[in-house]
Amino acid sequence: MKRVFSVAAMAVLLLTFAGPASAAPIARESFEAGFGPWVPDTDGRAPTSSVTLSTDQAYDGVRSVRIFMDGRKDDGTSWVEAQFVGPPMRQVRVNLSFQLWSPGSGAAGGWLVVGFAGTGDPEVETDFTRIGYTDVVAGWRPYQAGWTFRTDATGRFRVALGTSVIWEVQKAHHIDAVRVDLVTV
Ligand SMILES: [Ca+2]
Ligand SMILES: [Ca+2]
Repeated sequence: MKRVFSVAAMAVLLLTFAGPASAAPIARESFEAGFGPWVPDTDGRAPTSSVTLSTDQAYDGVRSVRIFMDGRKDDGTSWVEAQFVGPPMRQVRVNLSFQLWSPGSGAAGGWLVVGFAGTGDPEVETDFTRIGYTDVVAGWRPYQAGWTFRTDATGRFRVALGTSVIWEVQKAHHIDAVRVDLVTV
């Protein structure tokens, strides 16, 4: 799957905003050709962290995004974020869904799965919503969350998803099959 952003797609998307309540998928990313609109970011609290493209695991195709952190200092949040343009000065709902791969199962070793959607730029752990835990199962598991907020005059907003350290271990998770839907309300 390729990201759907193009000038033509944007024109169609903007037209759909004219109606009353409408839903439109604004991003579908499998990371097969790169990060697409997504950009790695971290709060820098883990001694070592990386957010990279990887062929170690994949839910769709052969690639995913690998998020690694050394959690032995009991701190650190890392993620990918993307900026989108919606209708200005409107109440919108952003629905996010994705697959996340965990190395093991059981409560020990589980970290937080975190997400964000809004007009700001997520930079620290407290900017994020806790949307679940890693390592509920070994392997891939779906996660989803939604946010309702009002856009500003530019219509720009960001969406982000990642992990946050709880247990003091070093490990990597993978994300793939990310989908973002925008609902104007
Ligand atoms: Ca993929
Ligand atoms: Ca950021």
